[in-house]
Parts: sequence; structure tokens; C-alpha cells
Amino acid sequence: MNPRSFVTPLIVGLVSLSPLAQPAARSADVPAGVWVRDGYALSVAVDGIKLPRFLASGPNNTLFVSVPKEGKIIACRDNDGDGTFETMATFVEGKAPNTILQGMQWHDGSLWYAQLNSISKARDTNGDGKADEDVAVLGAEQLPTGARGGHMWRALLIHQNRIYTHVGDQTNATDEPIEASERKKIWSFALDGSDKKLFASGLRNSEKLVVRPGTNEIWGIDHDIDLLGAKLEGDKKFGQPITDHNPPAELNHYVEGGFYGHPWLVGKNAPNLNFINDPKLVEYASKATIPAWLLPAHCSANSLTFYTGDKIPRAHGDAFVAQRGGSATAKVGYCLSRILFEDGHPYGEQKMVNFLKNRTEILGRPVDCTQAPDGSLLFSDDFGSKIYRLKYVGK
Ligand SMILES: [Ca+2]
Ligand SMILES: [Ca+2]
Ligand SMILES: [Ca+2]
Repeated sequence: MNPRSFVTPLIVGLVSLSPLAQPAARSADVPAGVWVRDGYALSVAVDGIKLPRFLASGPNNTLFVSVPKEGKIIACRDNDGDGTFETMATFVEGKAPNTILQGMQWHDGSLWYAQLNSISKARDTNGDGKADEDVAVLGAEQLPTGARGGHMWRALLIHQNRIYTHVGDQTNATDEPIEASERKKIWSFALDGSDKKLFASGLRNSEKLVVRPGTNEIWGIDHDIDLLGAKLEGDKKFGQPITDHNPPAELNHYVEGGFYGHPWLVGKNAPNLNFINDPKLVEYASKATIPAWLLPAHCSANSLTFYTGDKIPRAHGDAFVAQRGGSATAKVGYCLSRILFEDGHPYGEQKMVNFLKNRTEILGRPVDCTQAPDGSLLFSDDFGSKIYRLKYVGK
């Protein structure tokens, strides 16, 4: 039987929940040449959203997908909980394109989401699948600026009745007093937008903040700087032998009052070569918290999700990381990786899915990842405009 025959438009209330183009099982294939770790199966979970970026799991097997380019958030539904999304509907729309729909989290019956200069919460009060109540919780006057330029993506985390948010450096590495800018810091607020507090400083660009399971620890991956060796590498006729491999990206455990070194320090408190004459370098280093784990330079690890399920052996408490791949002359990233944890500390990393064929050909760029209700992992790819599912299937 043609699986298409199962797919009929679902009309709920006044809103047509248009079906996915095809059931996931027979939708677009995984591109030939994508490497998947032994014991795991990769499939296309959603094929039909152009340029999907950020993901959040919601109730009733709903996956929220932001599409910044179109100013909307789409809700994909797995109506029968079998792991295949039958329908998708626009949950939030009409936002100015490219105003960033980045951080998203389901909390207390609403989808909370971040934009360039706001944090809002949206909910569906009449069950038609579309948000009809959309309330701004924080606006430009309260938030660290998300002015265009530099690293404008806004992280969002809600934890223990606080909102945590961060916007990255306005340039590659802005040398200014710590107190001069609200960027490069994590701020927290009460859920009604009051009680603004500084949480941590010295970040360059941590696009997602997450809580380690069973703890109140806030973790994130900081993209470190470009052009580290540019002054020495000159006209690049010798390539970028320093910058290509340095500095590492950082998996950080962000603590209240912590300082993480940017822009003066990189990696494990190595000086940023561009500030080598700053007399305060050693003082900064004495205050800085070093990363808990280092990732490859320029891997553009946008996102991580801690695994809380039991469907992947020994993975509970490990972090899965979406690495979009970035600016190095030699291509790095373009993968989903797993950082292994023991006793709360990372001790190893392995690739789970590699979208870089023969180290040169790009077959996908993972942007965000989240855990699905069935214990598999979902991650978005804005290169192939797909959302993938990675499932443990055993040997
Ligand atoms: Ca289903
Ligand atoms: Ca509604
Ligand atoms: Ca740092």
C-alpha cells in the first residue's frame, strides 16, 4: 500500500494542520556518505521545513521548530507516539524575518521563545494547534542588547523559576571593561521579568544554556574567537596554520559569579595573542574558570542537550552536541557528537553522526538537538533542511 494514502489533511477548528509532505519513514533519504556510529540508525524525521533552526520538545509528542528566516515557529506532531510526525502547523508566525527565534523552551503550559530584543511566551488556549495568546515577558529595555551585528543569537533557559539569557560579543573580541556592556554575560530574571541579576561574565557566544540532569548546574558551549593568529599569519600566503587550529571551543559549567576569560583568554587560560600586551592578563587568568572540556576550534557547536533517557546504553547524563561547522580553512564540525560524563565531569567525546564526507564534502550542518519522548535524539540541519532522528538499535 502506498504510505501516502494514510496522509490526509487534518482540520482542527479553523486551522488546517497541513501534513508533512510524506510520512517520515519514506520521506527523503539520509544522503549517501553520511557516517553513523555502529549500533545507531539515522532517519529523516521531518522533511518539509525550509531552513529549520532551533528545537524544543513540548507535550503530546510535539516538536517545536523555529524558522528564523520566515519569522515563525512550527509545531510538528507525532499523534500516535510512534516516532513519526504526521502533521505540522504554524504555532507562532508573523515575526519579522531574521529577528532570531533562537532559545525556545516549553514551560508551564506555554512555549517561551527568544527574539532579537524580547522574550515571550505563547500558548494555545482553544486547542486548535495555533498560539492565540502571545505575551512579551521581557523587552529591549530590560534585556542585554541584541542589536544586529556580532553574535546576536539569544539563549534562553528557564530553571527554578528564573529566566536565564545571554547575547554574545558584538564583535570578534571586544576589548572593553567588563562592566561596559551587558553582552558577553548571562543574566537572570524572575518569571515576570523583574529582579534582573548578573549571573556570569566573560563569555564570547554561548547559544544554548542547559541544566545537567539531577543538578542545578547550568552548562553551555562557548564559541571562541576567530583570527587568533591573524597578526602573525599576515597575508595568509601560508594559510592560517595558527588560526585554523586555535582556540578550542569550550564546554563550560557556568556558575553564579563566574568569569570565563573572554576576550582576553582562550582555552585553558592561554592569552589571546591580540591582547598579549594587556597588563591585566595574569589578573584575568587568576579569576577565570577554565573550560570543563575542549572541542575543536571553529567547530561551531551551537547546541547541546543532556540525555535523560534510558534507550541509549550508558548515555544517561552524557551531552549530545550539534556542531554546525565553521570558519576554519580545514573543515571541522559538521557532526553530532556525544561528550561522555562520569561523576559530573566530561572525560571523552565521540562522533555519532558525521556529515563531512572524505573530510571535504558537506552533507549536513547540525544546528540544534533535543531528546525525543521515545528516547531517541532529534537534530536539525539547515543545510539539507531536514530534522533527523538518531536511534540506538543495538549491535
Ligand atoms: Ca506518529
Ligand atoms: Ca489556538
Ligand atoms: Ca573561556
